Amino acid sequence: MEPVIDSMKSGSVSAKDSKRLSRRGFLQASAAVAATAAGVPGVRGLVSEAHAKSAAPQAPITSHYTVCDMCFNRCGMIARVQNGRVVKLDPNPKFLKSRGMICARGNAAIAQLYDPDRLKTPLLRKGKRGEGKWQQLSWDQALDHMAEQFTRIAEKYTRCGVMFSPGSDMQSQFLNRFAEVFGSYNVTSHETLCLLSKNRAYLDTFGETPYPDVLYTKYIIIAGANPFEAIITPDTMDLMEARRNGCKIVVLDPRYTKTAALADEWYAIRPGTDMAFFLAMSNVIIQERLFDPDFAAEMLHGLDEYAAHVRDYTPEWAEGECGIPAGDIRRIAREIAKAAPEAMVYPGRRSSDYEDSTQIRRSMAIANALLGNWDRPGGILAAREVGVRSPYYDVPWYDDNPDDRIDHGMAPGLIHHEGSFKLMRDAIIKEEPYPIRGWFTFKTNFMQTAANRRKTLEMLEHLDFVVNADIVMSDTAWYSDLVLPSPSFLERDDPVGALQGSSACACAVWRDAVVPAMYESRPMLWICQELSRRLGFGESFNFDIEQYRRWQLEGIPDAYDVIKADGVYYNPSKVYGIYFDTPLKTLAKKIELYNQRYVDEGLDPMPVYKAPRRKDGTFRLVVGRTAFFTHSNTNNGLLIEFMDENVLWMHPAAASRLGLGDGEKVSVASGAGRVELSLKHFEGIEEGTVYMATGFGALSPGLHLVHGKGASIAEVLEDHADHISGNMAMHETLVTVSRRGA
Ligand SMILES: Nc1nc2c(c(=O)[nH]1)N[C@H]1C(S)=C(S)[C@@H](COP(=O)(O)OP(=O)(O)OC[C@H]3O[C@@H](n4cnc5c(=O)[nH]c(N)nc54)[C@H](O)[C@@H]3O)O[C@H]1N2
Ligand SMILES: Nc1nc2c(c(=O)[nH]1)N[C@H]1C(S)=C(S)[C@@H](COP(=O)(O)OP(=O)(O)OC[C@H]3O[C@@H](n4cnc5c(=O)[nH]c(N)nc54)[C@H](O)[C@@H]3O)O[C@H]1N2
Ligand code: SF4
Ligand SMILES: [Mo]
Repeated sequence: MEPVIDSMKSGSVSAKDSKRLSRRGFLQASAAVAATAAGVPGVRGLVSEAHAKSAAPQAPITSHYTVCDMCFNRCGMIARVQNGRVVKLDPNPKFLKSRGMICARGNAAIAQLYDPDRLKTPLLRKGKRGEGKWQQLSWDQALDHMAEQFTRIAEKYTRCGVMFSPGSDMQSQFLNRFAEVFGSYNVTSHETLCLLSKNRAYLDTFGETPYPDVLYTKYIIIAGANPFEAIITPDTMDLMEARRNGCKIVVLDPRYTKTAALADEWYAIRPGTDMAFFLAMSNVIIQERLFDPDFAAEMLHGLDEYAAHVRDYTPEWAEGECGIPAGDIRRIAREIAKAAPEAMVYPGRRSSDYEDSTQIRRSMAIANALLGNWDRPGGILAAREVGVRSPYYDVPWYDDNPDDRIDHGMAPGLIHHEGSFKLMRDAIIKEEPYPIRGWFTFKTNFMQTAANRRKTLEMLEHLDFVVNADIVMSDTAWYSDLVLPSPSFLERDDPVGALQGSSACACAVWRDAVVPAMYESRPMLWICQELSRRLGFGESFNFDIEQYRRWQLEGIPDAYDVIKADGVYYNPSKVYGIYFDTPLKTLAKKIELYNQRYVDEGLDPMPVYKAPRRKDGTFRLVVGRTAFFTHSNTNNGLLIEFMDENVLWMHPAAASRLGLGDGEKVSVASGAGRVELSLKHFEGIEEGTVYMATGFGALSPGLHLVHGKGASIAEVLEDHADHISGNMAMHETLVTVSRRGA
């Protein structure tokens, strides 16, 4: 635990220290410390009571670079440590990706670190699953038990009989490596609940998953995303900056979100109808020849076919589907085409929404293609290589393994290394094409984040051994057989992570422990080392984190010292025009409006509109996040003060038709389950839609702040999948809402 920034006295910086600090450009950092010492009220509110007690005013404060892990964005941080405790987290001003910001959740990492609900030792289930009877184990006992169970399953059901679910973490690459060397192809992560349909759509249009250059855009349509609340760095801060610079923001969302509140125009689109809007917008751009003909001739494949395809998708037709007036669709199409190429349809991120999500997102991607914004300032940028390598390792061949993943061939556009959790869960329940009996999950909480919680419980009945590594007793941990305590990000040394981003902020970072790991918590690398040794392939993990980082950075040797000094390394590679002299990675080597591979797979080569299902007397339930929490991580002493239970949003007109009052307890029922929670009348929601936040109604009594608070949306969400990518489709549930007990 080496402090990377020299220690200093709180409130005063000595001459010697200030010289060192300014040499390293840390004047802003020291100012922030002084502000803490002076007790700025906003800051004081975020410092825990425990810290306030332990922080002697004159004790030295050391400062350490780190990278936030309260969500996947990984914003640059400087952790202030006093008396061996983390007392404050500040943004790293040199960290371009996060533009010198950390959000409320990032600040609340202190409450995560010192959460009294932290797991402290390995725990072995004694009673029935979910009964909560646990026996403390030593790590040796826990690892021996895991090795025994994995060997037993491998011998009886092959090595593919164990499924692995690494969460979003810099150490997940070790669990991926472990799974591969152990010999299982059955790996699936949170990504199949998140962005795979969007990725699929852009891969099948541009040959890349792109980064939006929000900072320099002049006109942006945001549909199915909420970046002022669902924070994505740098997009969120860049959108604010672009707005200040006069960028026009148009939001399509059935909910009046924080993004809608700051937009120039908001349309409460009928859920599931975005494709109608984008086909009609494309119709106007093509019919009125508002696209750049040179760009089209050089870059677009299938423009004539697309022109014919969208001819009948007029704004007047679209109005009937999506509820947005034809005049507005036509005007928006003209305005955005005029602003192009510094204009975009925001690609968004989470697209685990509809069964047709890949095609919906393709209609958006194609709209971008017509704006000619690919690889240009203010447009949609290709990913840049940061230069971080994946160290090589040998992967053994096991003759008795099945030919492929359990979900192989179940969706035409599966992303092979991720598959589809939804389809795997179905296959495990059916025990077809082969059985899976073990599950190793790390830093994911599928019990709360995968639609249809009952099905996840049903899947568990088919598994003999479930091991979960988490920092708290999540719902998934609560139903596991063995629970392993993990260190939080402030307590561990992590390998190098390559972070992509637009506007010159693609970078490489690592994490050093800021404080020693608490309790018996152990990082994933250590677990993989110990377990692989017991399973006879210890040589695959015969390295330490330093060695591993050096391997990762072999291609960019300067990066090592730069990360040590600044906490971040930027690769000075090209931001724009990466493809000016290079063909695209698609079949046609151009942007594919028409996709021949789709034809070969029996899919529509161009997005064909299919109206979403409707049923009288039901509402469409949609999901979406709040600024306060990351997914199911609601059990945080600081953040819970913002929101301590979830409620069901419903338009007052719809509620009055049902005779349901504001604040009344209601029952929400679907084909998956039923939950009860309070109703909130809210005019900012489309009349046929209802919404509730994620991460409440926790089953685990180990989460003291949220156990039994509000209701779990995972209980009522039916599990549907995107037909092409297999991504979970979480907006396909129609629910009835009634007075509780009625
Ligand atoms: N209803 C609903 N479902 C959703 C979504 C939604 O908005 N609504 N969003 C979807 C999306 S976009 C995504 S990406 C997925 C996310 O799905 P998950 O990855 O399952 O989401 P989290 O709830 O963040 O679960 C993270 C788990 O890791 C634990 N954890 C946190 N830090 C650490 C650590 O340092 N070490 C270890 N070992 N564990 C740690 C937390 O306690 C928590 O149990 O959910 C998807 N599912
Ligand atoms: N605070 C916070 N920030 C986060 C996260 C977090 O948990 N908390 N998670 C991170 C992760 S993993 C991700 S993937 C990103 C997700 O970032 P986003 O994808 O921007 O987040 P969502 O909240 O899922 O936004 C989806 C929006 O689509 C709306 N919507 C629902 N149905 C439709 C429809 O048919 N059409 C249209 N046009 N809109 C619709 C919903 O009301 C919601 O506002 O956020 C990241 N940032
Ligand atoms: S957006 Fe917030 S929670 Fe996510 S990494 Fe950045 S500071 Fe942390
Ligand atoms: Mo996500």
